[in-house]
Amino acid sequence: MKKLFKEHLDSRLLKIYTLLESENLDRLYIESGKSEPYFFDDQSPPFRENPHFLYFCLAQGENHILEIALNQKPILHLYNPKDFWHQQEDWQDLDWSVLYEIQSYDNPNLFWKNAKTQHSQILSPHPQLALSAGAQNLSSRIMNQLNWMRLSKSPYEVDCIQKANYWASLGHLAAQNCFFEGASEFDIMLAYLGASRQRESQLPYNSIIALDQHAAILHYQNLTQERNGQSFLIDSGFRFRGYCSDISRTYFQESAHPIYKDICNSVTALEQTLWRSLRVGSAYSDIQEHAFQGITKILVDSEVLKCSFSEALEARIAKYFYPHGVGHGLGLQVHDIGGKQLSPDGDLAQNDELHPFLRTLRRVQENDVLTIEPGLYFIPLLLEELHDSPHCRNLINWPLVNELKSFGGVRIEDDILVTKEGPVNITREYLN
Ligand SMILES: [Mn+2]
Repeated sequence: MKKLFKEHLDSRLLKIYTLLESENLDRLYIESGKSEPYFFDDQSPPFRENPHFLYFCLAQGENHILEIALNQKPILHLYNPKDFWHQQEDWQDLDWSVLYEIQSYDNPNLFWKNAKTQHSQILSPHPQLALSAGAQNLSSRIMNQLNWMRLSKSPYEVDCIQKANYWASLGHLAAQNCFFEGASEFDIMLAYLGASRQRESQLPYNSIIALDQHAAILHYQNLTQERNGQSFLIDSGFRFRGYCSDISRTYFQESAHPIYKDICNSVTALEQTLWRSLRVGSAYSDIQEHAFQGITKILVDSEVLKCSFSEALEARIAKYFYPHGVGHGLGLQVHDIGGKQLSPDGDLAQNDELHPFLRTLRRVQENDVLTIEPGLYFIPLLLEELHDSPHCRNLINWPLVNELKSFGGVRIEDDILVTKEGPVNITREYLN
């Protein structure tokens, strides 16, 4: 791990030095950031470091500053306030600290007063102090280059995402067992956190733990105490050194509706076909269209639709049952940066007219980590729209839709590394 991180850091620093030289800059400062308290309160939401800081540095916490300058070892200015309310880290013990010159400080005002800011740029969520001290705000050119750098994952980053998948898989297995024992959403959530050894504030995103019709709410955020669900959709991850996993599974009791069970199995099979088709150079919008057509076929085969495949595709009717993207980049952010960026210089892709909500519009590159997540849902709001559409209304088997509504929906999601040799399913190394 230490060796992998060193290689990651060294290769990324080389790129930064080239960038600094090309912009006639001496140094780049990257701050970890700080949390803002709630309105009229002295309590703050859980802190999350600036992802660009975590890209170069493993120190956790607020107000740390990484200084990357030409011709010198990077300096890590660790914020070490005189504070007896919180535990302070003993940085000397950390095995990665040899990669930097470590200096500790306790006063940001004083730090910036004495900092070398000539020919310097700052990348920070709160750059005001640095700007008043004479640093320049990060140029969009460097920002675009940094975002581009983050798309293709180093072996260190892949290792972190693998570990994030391993820990999440322990939670998923516990959650699955709880569901089959009839547990409530609330108890499934606690079992997930316990088995994956994390507190809720460490999750990469709010876990979706949805029984029955709640599975139709794409970002369902509540946890009820009701037990004995017939269907269970879980979308939940883990962060390892800042790197996220993002995994969804759907389970059903044997007593569930046979057609719902068929739909679940078919979406699982579709997901397997989709991730296996990923190649360096694939266009994300093509994968989206494959997913869309796959969902259309499932709707026709299960007789939710009363028309032929070609009629259903012509009417684009699957958008009422599958209203989200087939996936996104994954890394230090669960919806990783740069999905619409076409080049290191920052040219942006036009929105896809057929799939306007698609988050990733570029082509797949070597060492991209992406999610693949087809879904099929019975969403009351969209079913109403469908019912109001004179063209589509008659194509729907409404009695069947009404029977299936109480099972909510299905989503299956894995995290995929794309190599020159083909796709590698990171999630399924740990979870079926
Ligand atoms: Mn996802």
